[in-house]
Amino acid sequence: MLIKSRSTHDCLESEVTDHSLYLQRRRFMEVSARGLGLAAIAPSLLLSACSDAATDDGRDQASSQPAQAADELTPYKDVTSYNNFYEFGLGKSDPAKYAADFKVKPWSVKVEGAVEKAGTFDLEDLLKGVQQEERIYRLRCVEAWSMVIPWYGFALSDLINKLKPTSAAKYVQFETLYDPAQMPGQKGRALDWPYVEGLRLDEAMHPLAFMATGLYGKDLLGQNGAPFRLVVPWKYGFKSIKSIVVIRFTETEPATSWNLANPREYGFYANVNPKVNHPRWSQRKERRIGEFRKRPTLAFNGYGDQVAGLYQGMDLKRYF
Ligand SMILES: Nc1nc2c(c(=O)[nH]1)N[C@H]1C(S)=C(S)[C@@H](COP(=O)(O)O)O[C@H]1N2
Ligand SMILES: [Mo]
Repeated sequence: MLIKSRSTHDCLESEVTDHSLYLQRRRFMEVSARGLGLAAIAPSLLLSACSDAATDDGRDQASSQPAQAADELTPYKDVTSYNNFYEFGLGKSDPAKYAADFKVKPWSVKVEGAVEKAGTFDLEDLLKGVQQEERIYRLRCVEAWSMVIPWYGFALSDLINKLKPTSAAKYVQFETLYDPAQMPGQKGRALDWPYVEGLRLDEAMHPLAFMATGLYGKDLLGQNGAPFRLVVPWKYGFKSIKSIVVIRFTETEPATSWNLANPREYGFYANVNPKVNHPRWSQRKERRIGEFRKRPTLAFNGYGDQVAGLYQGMDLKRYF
């Protein structure tokens, strides 16, 4: 049985979690498990805090599903204090520190390129009529750490359908806010600002591709990409661009920040792939934030049964 038994450390973590937040976590896990058809996950694992019953319900989960499917949520504190958001600095604790007063209202979004509904929209108008829901996704950083986060938001495809790309659109590119007065990291040249990312349109339309507006039942904090950010759970974390102000539909593969910065190390696709090492380190394992031991990294971050079809016939070592 591969399910780890809870350590004292885990119990302490849930005990120190603010009670209402903890109840929210439970609710999220229930709702999200139902919404995503994750009935296969042992309810005891999703719902229990520290009870011994959680560790053994007599069934062998490992044989029927990836070991990671039963993972616990990464604590809210870690999700909001250990971040990559270079606009706010290069250190993991910089975003929480420097984004504390980040202004996200009003927030306007430009829609441009090969799309019928081109224009500049207030975010609230842009999202009118778009159904929001909770989803638990793993996010796997290219730096070989990962988190499990209960996101709140909407299917990217719902927004794209509303915007009506023309038949010429083959890709979609996103751009982060450029505002060095608010984003001190943009005074440095770590990356070419603004941060840009992109997806092939069929990837963007895949039902797993998500736009988050919140996590753990609260609006996104600045450090997590408020007021809205992409979440592409089968790709390395850098694809999940934060604090988006431009959505651009293009005919050709758009530029992406990390590929521009270092094309040898970061490709356009960036699908999580334990078989393709980063030139400077292995991608075969990862450390779940809050845990000590490393876990094996799964192809497409464990979402392969749903997304592998997008890449049929492609050499994933070449298109990394
Ligand atoms: N605009 C912008 N988006 C970004 C980044 C960034 O530096 N700037 N970092 C990326 C990386 S490398 C990761 S791993 C995730 C981290 O998201 P989180 O801090 O909310 O967990 O955000 C991604 N989105
Ligand atoms: Mo990352």
